[in-house]
Amino acid sequence: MSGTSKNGPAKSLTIHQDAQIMIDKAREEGITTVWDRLADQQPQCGYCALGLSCRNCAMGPCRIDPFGEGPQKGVCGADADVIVARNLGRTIAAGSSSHSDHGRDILEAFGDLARGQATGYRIADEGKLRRIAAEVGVVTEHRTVEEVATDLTNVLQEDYGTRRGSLSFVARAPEVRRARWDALGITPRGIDRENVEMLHRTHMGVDNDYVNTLLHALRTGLADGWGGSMIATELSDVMFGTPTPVMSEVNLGVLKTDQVNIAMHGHNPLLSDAICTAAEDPQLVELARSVGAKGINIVGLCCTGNEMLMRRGVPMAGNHLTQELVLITGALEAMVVDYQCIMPSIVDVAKCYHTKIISTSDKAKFTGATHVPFEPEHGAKIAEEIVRIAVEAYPNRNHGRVRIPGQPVKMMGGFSIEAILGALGGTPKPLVDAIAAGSIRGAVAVVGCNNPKLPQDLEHIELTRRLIENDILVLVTGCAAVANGKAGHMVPDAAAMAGPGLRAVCEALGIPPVLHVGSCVDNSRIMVLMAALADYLGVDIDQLPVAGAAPEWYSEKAVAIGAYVVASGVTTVLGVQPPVFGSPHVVGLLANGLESVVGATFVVEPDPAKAALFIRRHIESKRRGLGLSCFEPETLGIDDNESAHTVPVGAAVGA
Ligand code: XCC
Ligand code: SF4
Repeated sequence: MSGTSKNGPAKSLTIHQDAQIMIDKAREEGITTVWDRLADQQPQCGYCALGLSCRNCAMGPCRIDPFGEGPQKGVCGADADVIVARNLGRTIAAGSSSHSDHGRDILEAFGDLARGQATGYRIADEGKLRRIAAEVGVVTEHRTVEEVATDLTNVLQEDYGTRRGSLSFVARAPEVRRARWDALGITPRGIDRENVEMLHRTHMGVDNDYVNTLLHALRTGLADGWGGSMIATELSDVMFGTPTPVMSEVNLGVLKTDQVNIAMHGHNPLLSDAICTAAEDPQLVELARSVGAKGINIVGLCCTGNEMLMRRGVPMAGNHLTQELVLITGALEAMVVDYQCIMPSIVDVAKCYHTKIISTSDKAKFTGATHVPFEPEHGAKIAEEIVRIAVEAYPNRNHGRVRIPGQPVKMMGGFSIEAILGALGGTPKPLVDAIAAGSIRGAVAVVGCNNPKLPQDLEHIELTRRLIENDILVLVTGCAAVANGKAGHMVPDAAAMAGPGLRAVCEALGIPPVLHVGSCVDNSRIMVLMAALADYLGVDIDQLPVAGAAPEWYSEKAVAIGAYVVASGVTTVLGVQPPVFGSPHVVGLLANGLESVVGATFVVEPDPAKAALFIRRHIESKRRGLGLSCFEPETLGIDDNESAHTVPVGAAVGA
């Protein structure tokens, strides 16, 4: 069945009007979307939802009966604990591998650039190159950029292998944190190594102790956050520029009725940066005019979009659940994809229009799409070819079917840690002072995806709004950033939505209360900031008044992020249940046991009001631990909607 309203009205599926209009258009035109397919999948498998199914070998597949009546062991003898832990470990390895392989692609292109073998790229931030190189032990004085870049490439390549005791950037974590990782045996040694070891351990008959498996799962996550993702972020900054605050726009209204529209979707900035450059090429702009368009309009989706927005201010069409809807506008000449989070369904949806789907990574082909393999050596030329294909599709557009809904919303991006510290005058001191004074209670990273099981963006927006109202600074990445952008939370004027303390700080600095820190690999930036704050205060990360949240997560990458954020000492609230509830032991470890091990835990709370309340209590208890003025956590939440500044006088106690 396609195009029906078996899911209920569009406004129950997404909170945004642009998306609602497109869902209705899809239904009118008989086009199937993610929400229809989710309905078709009901009921989804209960064993899998609990993590209790295993198909790791051919004696299986096996499942454990959660009610204790049916089988309690797989054919090999694995119980619920082992099966749930193994499944979670593999999920984290898949997520970590995705980020890290993206990092490798950037690193290889960076190596090509260092050797003079990449076209269309340059070292955009030589200062950062020399800073990172010196940090990992490369000699930088009296040496050319190329020499330094080549040596840096070699050092970081080794981080992927098996020859290290610890990854290069792990040295950025506070010493106390590193000592804790060492004591637990979870210091990440090699990026690929930890991922491979996780696959090995979860083969039948290897690691049959769920605690041991989960500890390695944390190490696998750490290899992502302080390894692959961090390499992706840092080298992208060196090659494409370290982001600085920039204004842009967001939602489907960024498409133009009279221009060639190209949407860049996926995660890797190598290609999208080259496309942005090609779209300004006078010959291609002239070609667009010759086919009747007024110009070439590049827009972003998901994290490729975040990369372009952070560095170039390129407008953002939407987040994960917008990827089909942008096609349904009928106004897109091409959707150019690299990898990750790209639904195979876009090829089917695009067939209903004139839109070309252009895949570019040999790792990520889509049957029915046009494949233009991207190689950094010929980056500029390939980008031109892709833009040309899009321009040539413009005459096929059926203008009668085009519907571009709504007006774009302004949003600010570009808050790299360098930019945040820059805005603070070069040190964390003003932020620490504001936190110590209590005008800012703490900081929360709201990150992650959309998931069609929840109304699109509702949880992101509700949670963030409650946090900023209570003087908690919010840092956002990935699809959470786009959600907040659409909601108008990411302009300096949004300071008016914040509590009085946060509002005053934002107004003094001219920044929004919700800061766009970048794509999902850029969650590594948040780790760098946490380390800087902890070092400045002389404490460990788990003592900071901070938390993480992934309200609408769906992807394996999000689980890897959660693993390294928690292993780094930041308690993280998930809005969607992970498939672990088939093992009370695993749940107990993740929700409680980890507290004494890494000083942070996972919390599952789908209700954004309750999640906000939990986070506020958590932050106040961390403030108390640091001897800062705090509201007694127990006094919060008598009314879920209350804001800190409305807490009765007397609830606040001095240090
Ligand atoms: Fe993907 Fe990064 Fe999730 Fe969005 S937030 S759906 S992972 S694009 Ni990373
Ligand atoms: Fe079944 Fe064990 Fe094989 Fe998993 S590894 S499929 S539980 S026999």
